[in-house]
Amino acid sequence: MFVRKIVLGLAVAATAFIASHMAVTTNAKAKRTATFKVKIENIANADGLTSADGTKYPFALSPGLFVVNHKKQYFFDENGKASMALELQAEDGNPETLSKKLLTKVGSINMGIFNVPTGADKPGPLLPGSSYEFSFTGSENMKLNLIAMYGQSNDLFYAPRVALDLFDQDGNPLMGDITDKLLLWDAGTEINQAPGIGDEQAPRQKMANTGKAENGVVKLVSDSFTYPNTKDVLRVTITAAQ
Ligand SMILES: [Ca+2]
Ligand SMILES: [Ca+2]
Repeated sequence: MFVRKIVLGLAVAATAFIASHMAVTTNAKAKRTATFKVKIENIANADGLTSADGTKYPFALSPGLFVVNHKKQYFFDENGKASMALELQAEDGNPETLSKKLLTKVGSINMGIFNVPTGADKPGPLLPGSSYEFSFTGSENMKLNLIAMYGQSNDLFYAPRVALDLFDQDGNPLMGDITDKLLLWDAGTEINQAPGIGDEQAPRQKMANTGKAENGVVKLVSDSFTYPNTKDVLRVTITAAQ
């Protein structure tokens, strides 16, 4: 009888231990987090893209910004007017104002500017063969958004239509090639010229914020010019470590 009591006691203790352990596991699952690394590679041909007049220009991506948050879109409203902060990012590849604008909403730990190509010692555009990299910690129900300008355009930028879920419904972290999530948008703030040759595009324009006002809205680029398929010039990959 005494032995039986001990066995029963052990069984109860074991059950309690398993139950508490399961509770911890369930709890941990609900708050799953991971450290993510994003790599943005310019894989465009080093010979350049062919402009409307037949000359070549290098495909380049400007410095940009990423945010990790719950909101589907912090940078713009599709079919809405661009903010001044978006205009500076889209026209001159400058994410500083957009970063400052979002800082109080998002918090510095959940956002960052990417502007130094890997291996470089100072900020600069992303030219063929180079990459930007950044990392952050994200948890379930959070989303990643990023934005950068299409170099040598008037006001075009890459961004997803909506921020990307960092975990799927089964709790698996976002991993792999996410290039196809990036779309090419027109900020609607400056009239488009042929990419690579327009005199109101960097590096030809005399100063930043130069160009004819468009008074339009943010929408996917749709003009008479030719742009490369995104997957032919950019590769964006994400990895997660839990
Ligand atoms: Ca435009
Ligand atoms: Ca301009």
